[in-house]
Formats: sequence, C-alpha cells, structure tokens
Amino acid sequence: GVLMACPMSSYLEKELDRRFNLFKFWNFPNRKDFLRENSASIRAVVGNAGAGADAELIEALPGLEIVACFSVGLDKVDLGKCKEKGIRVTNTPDVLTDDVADLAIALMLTTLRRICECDRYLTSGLWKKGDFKLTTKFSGKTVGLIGLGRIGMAIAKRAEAFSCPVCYYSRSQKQDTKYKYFPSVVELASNCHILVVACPLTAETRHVINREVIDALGPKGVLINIGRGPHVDEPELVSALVEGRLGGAGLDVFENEPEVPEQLIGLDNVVLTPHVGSATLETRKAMADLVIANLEAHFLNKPLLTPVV
Ligand code: 8YV
Repeated sequence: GVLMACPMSSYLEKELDRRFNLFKFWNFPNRKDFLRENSASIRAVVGNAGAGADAELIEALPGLEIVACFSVGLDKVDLGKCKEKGIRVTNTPDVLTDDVADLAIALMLTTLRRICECDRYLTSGLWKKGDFKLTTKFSGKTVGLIGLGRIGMAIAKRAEAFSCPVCYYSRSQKQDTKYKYFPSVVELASNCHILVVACPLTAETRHVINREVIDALGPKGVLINIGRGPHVDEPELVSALVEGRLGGAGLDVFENEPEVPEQLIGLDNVVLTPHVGSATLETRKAMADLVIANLEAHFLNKPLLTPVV
C-alpha cells in the first residue's frame, strides 16, 4: 500500500491509484484507527511541502520502505529517522527549478514596479484622475541570494539578464562561480538591494531572516521569499514593513500557511502569492511523473531516480 499524506495533485492521485493500493490519509478523520488497521500494509508514503513523514508517522508504520516527496523541499520529512531505519527518501529536484526561479524574478518585478497596485489603479478607474506614481527600477539592482543551489543558480542566471550584480551567502564559498560571496547573511543583506531566500529549510536556516538582517537590508531593501515561511521571523518582517524600516517584500510562502498575517494584506509595497512557485500544469505533471518513477524503481529494485536518503 501507498499512503498519500495530504491532497497535492489529482493527476498523481489517479496515477497512484492505478498502480498501487492507495490510501488517502485525509479521508480518515480518525488516524489512530486507520493506522491500527492498515499500518502493516503501508510500504510507501507520498508527501509534499505541507505534510510528509514526521518521526511519529514513521514509528507508526513498521513496513515503511520509502518516502517519495512531491516537492524539492524535505523539511516535512524526518531525514535522520529515515536514515536510521533504512527508509529511502526521494524528492522532485530540477523539474521545478525554472518555475520557481521565474516566480522569484516575477516577484522582484511586481514588487519594485508595483504591478499589482498598477492593475488595481487602472481597474478601479483611477487612471482617468491622473497618472500612477513613479516606482523603482529593477534592472541593475544588486540581487543577494541566500543559497546557491539549483534554484539559486537559476535565479542568478535570470538576474544577470537584467544586468543585476549577483552576490550570495551559503554555508561555504562555491569554487565554480564568479558571484561575490559573503560569509554571513547580515553582510549579504547590507550589500544588496533585493535579498532572496533560496535555500532549504533546516534547523540552521529557520529564521535566517531576523530583525538584524531586516535592518541590514534597510528601508530601500526588498525581501523575496520563495523558500519556506519559517525562514522568516514573520512578526519581525510585518512590523518592519508596517513601520517602513523595510522597503518591500514579495512572498510566496508563509509561516502558517494558508494563514497570512492580516497586516500584510493591503500593504502597497508587498506582493503576496499562495505558494505557487512550482504551480504550472507542465511542472506539476513532471513532478508527479517523477514521484511515480521513483516508486516504481523502488518496488522493482532498480536505482532511484532522485534519491536523498
Ligand atoms: C509544492 C514546494 O508547493 O517543491 C517544493 O518544495 O514547496 C512545492 O513544489 C508542493 O510540494 C506541492 O504540493
């Protein structure tokens, strides 16, 4: 049996149902009863950015062999526990890189050029009363990346096309890049105009965006988050935006999704999207196909396509 942790893709549901004995966790309000009856037969869990396999679920599934994630991020999987128990883990890297990088650039452009506010200005009839206020140029602004993995590199490449100098922070300096390295997030924030979170969420990167970093970015700085909500100390971000200590923000992820702090809604210097970094028809199908291919490879004793553990 395969256990899907939460709804994520109707196409994936259909394809899994065709191949395996599929259990949809959300259809069982009493999880304890469900696990008591079915835990022995479940060999795989399919998770995503919202729900995966924490220590409690792993302990409850004695026959678990693999956790296949419909996401590149693995923060909802207890990787340590999986390693310890010999449970394999896969994710969906590469197939979503372009979409997430595209959205990061879109958030930079929409935040600096106030495109959403422009749209509201026109559609509410205000154009007839006068021209829209002047905004901020994007081309040429320094882009600072937290994380220079697949997604960070794809954002850097796109930023270069806009003549933006690119700099980055990561745990260690990369040898194979010419982008300027800063050994701390505060130094990166002090030296860029647009700061982008593009790293995995781990214990070390939780709240990398804190008061000190926000102050270093400053009243002209813009924060872009296409990583995870908990990368940001959200109450600190909200007060900085409300008080004008930070120039603006483009946010695709939030600490307590789908809850979004009320104070962010209605701020003109903020653009908010509902965790849609990978949400295109093309990419979601490629992600689903990769989840299926990993599960099939596992059950046929073949090498996994995108193993993490
Ligand atoms: C998805 C994501 O939003 O890949 C990730 O890490 O956050 C996303 O692609 C999610 O897993 C879709 O269900």
